[in-house]
Amino acid sequence: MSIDLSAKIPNNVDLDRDPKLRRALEAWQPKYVSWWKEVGPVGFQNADIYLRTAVDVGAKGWANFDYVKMPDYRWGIFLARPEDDRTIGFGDVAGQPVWQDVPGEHRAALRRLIVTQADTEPASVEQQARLGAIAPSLYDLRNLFQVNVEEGRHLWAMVYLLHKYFGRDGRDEGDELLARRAGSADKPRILATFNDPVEDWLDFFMFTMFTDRDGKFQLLSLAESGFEPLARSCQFMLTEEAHHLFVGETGIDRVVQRSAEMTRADPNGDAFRGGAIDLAVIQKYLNLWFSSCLDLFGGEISSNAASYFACGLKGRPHEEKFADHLETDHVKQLHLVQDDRLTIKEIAARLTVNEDARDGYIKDCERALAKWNRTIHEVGVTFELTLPNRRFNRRIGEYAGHHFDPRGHLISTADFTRMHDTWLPTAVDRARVRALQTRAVTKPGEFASWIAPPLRGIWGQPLDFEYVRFD
Ligand code: BYC
Ligand code: FE
Ligand code: FE
Repeated sequence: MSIDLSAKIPNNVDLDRDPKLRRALEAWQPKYVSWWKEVGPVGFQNADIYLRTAVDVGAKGWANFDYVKMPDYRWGIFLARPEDDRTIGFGDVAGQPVWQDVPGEHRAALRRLIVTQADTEPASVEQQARLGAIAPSLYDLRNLFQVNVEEGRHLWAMVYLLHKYFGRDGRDEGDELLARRAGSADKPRILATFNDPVEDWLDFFMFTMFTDRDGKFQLLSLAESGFEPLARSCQFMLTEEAHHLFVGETGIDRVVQRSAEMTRADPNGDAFRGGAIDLAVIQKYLNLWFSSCLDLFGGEISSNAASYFACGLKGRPHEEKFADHLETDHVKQLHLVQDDRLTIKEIAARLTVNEDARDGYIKDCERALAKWNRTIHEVGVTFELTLPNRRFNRRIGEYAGHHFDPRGHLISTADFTRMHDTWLPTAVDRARVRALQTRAVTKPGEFASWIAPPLRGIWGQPLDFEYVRFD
């Protein structure tokens, strides 16, 4: 099963054998490219970018690196190879064979899950569209665009499913996905985080660290789906996702390293004076993005999630690692607010599957956090970054509408308001970060003062490689 790259739409789904579907997607393609040109990366559309393009889904050869102009990127439709005789691994349908088509009774729910997943992909491209002009190096600029084109491909992956399995409704959804806009008042993107502004590169690294990581956990959950084409689509998206997470995690590490070095170098411990970002400001950005992304897992108690799980539509990340795949008689203990106090309540396990996914996510974030703290420690600075408690600053779920401090204690609105600027980025913090990011660093091998160079280049290339060539 190799990919036909010469086809108008590269694919490994035998598009040629389904002329009606192929024509529908070929009709959507120019609308997609117009969208890309209109609200995708600002500038750089004529530059040659050293990008990877999928040419095969196998372990070897799915990544092919070459210079490409972004509007000519070969966005294609690729499904991971099928597993023989796969059965559903959870819920009331556990053990039954997976579905090759959409079961009528689950049509609305599946459509909704696919549209929600799809919507985040173009949203992120829109959110990041202006960052090229203030990129800290060619290496980082190239990584930004790599992430952007792949998020575009993830949209293709979902639009293929909508067109192929949802008929007229699916085609309408495909058009709507190009009509909503991140941050728009009248046609916003579906999930809150995807309407939040991404104004500078610290936002970008936080986004690829925390928001793309939600993507990883959601894709892992959908990769368990009984709807086989969705599962295989998400499996292949996860391969690409790994690079996005790498960009975020190492990006923050490099920022933190420079911050620690400059904190140490300045007699007053003021990293900004040395051209780096203060560690306390990094902590505030972290508080903001981590809390926003915890919302992306949905409510702690969710009947939607329970029913997706029961019906075999959406499992949990690495479902095989959970002891019980039915969850009919367990309970989970949750801290809930009752009469202005936090109390522990037992909730039926199926209603709390969002929380299972969130637990795995938090653990993964803690691992990255420990790495950043080692970096600070190795420079010889006494400062520790922390993840705020899961209850802090939430807009969705049980903790929304209440206030908590970063350690998770219930506090009054007045206390939260008083501490707001200590915990979350202020306009002044943002202005100071932006003051360091006023232009793109475009000389090969050069890096902005506020970020350390990476350990190595992309695909074995040196750090001073010309990752982006301007015309
Ligand atoms: N913002 O039962 P509840 C990625 C809504 S990221 C706004 O608690 P549920 C990527 C919810 O829709 C991964 N609204 O939640 C990353 C519901 O609305 P209705 C994207 C929200 O349904 C970086 C109500 O609140 N993939 O790929 O269990 C770059 C109650 O909901 C939010 C997916 O999300 C929110 N944060 O779970 C590029 C997977 N959260 O019914 C890409 C598909 C909830 O009252 N989506 N609501 O109108 C899902 O599985 C679920 O929709 C969610 C929510 C996990 C998001
Ligand atoms: Fe994606
Ligand atoms: Fe991503």
